[in-house]
Amino acid sequence: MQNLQEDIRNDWTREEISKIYHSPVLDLMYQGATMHRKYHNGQEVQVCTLLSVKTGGCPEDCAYCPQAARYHTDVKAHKMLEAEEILSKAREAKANGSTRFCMGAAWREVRNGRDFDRVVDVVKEVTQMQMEVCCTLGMLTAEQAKKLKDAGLYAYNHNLDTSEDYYADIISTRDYQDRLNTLENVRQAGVSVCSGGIIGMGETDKDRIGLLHTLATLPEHPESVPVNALVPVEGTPLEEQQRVSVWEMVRMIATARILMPKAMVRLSAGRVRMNLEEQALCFMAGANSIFAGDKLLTTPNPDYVDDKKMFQTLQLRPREAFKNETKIEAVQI
Ligand code: SAM
Ligand code: DTB
Ligand code: SF4
Repeated sequence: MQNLQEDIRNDWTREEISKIYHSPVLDLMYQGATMHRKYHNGQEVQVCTLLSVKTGGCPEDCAYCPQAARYHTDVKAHKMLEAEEILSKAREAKANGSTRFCMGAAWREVRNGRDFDRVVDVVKEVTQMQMEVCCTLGMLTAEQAKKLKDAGLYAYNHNLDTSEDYYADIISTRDYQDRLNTLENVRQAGVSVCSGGIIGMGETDKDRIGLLHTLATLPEHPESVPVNALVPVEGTPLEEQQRVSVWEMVRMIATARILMPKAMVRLSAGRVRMNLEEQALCFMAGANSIFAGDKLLTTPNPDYVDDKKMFQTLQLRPREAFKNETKIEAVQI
């Protein structure tokens, strides 16, 4: 077996990543599966739940997003949910086996004030429920990150979404460096970093490799890397995009797993259009987390019953909360 330290690198070159990404797909999947089993238990998948606590009306122009105010989608904007509504959803998520609860807001950035104070209060309460609490609220200052950390926030999601080169084709209202600055603020506050991207937005393989390169060469790898397949939503500029093939998801997931072995790699948006066999290939390639519940933020997701059946068929089990994500387990297979 390789020296474990050699697997964890922050000096990957684009050429090395390209070589891995373009390997024959079954070999790539095998490598991903092998790395997965070296750092994680191959039978465990973390179950997370998302809740949109503030939906729609967002001033940004992210071309994929149904919550951008400027596009005409079926999403109904609503103001921030009451704390009690959020807490009851968190309890329901826990009862359904989720160990991570992620609250999303359609904000460009966090503004100090009543709504943010409510998020902070809710973070405190959900942390008490022994769930990993995650937020995705847009850009964050160092002070706001610290405030969330003090409230018990476990992780913060902020996706780079695509390569730096392709970014401007997808979003014009902020730039890549803004995203990187927020990730740095999150890291400095001692909050676990969740950052990944979306495939199927018209990007090239080079863009996918560029995204993985940026993530894998951060001073510390994100602890969590969501891989989303675009959910094309009517009314958004990307409404006509073709569905990505499962092999593209497998390539992204396996490459992420090989580059960032300790990370939780999350098979995120897009599962609703994947059958059980396709999802199984993604788990084999190295994915070890899903979002459960019949809604992501605003779009459909498989329901708990279907996922329960999938876990039974694939003999997977939900991973416990707060499992030290960097600890190397003696894995029994
Ligand atoms: N407004 C905050 C932000 O942009 O960081 C937080 C919420 S935003 C909806 C969270 C992430 O959801 C985005 O970064 C993007 O990766 C993902 N997302 C949004 N719409 C999507 C879609 N139609 N398909 C796949 N992923 C999507
Ligand atoms: C992530 O990478 N994917 C999740 C979570 N992080 C916040 C969000 C997916 C959203 C899909 C579109 C929607 O439901 O609105
Ligand atoms: Fe707003 Fe986030 Fe959607 Fe972009 S992805 S439009 S920032 S909610």
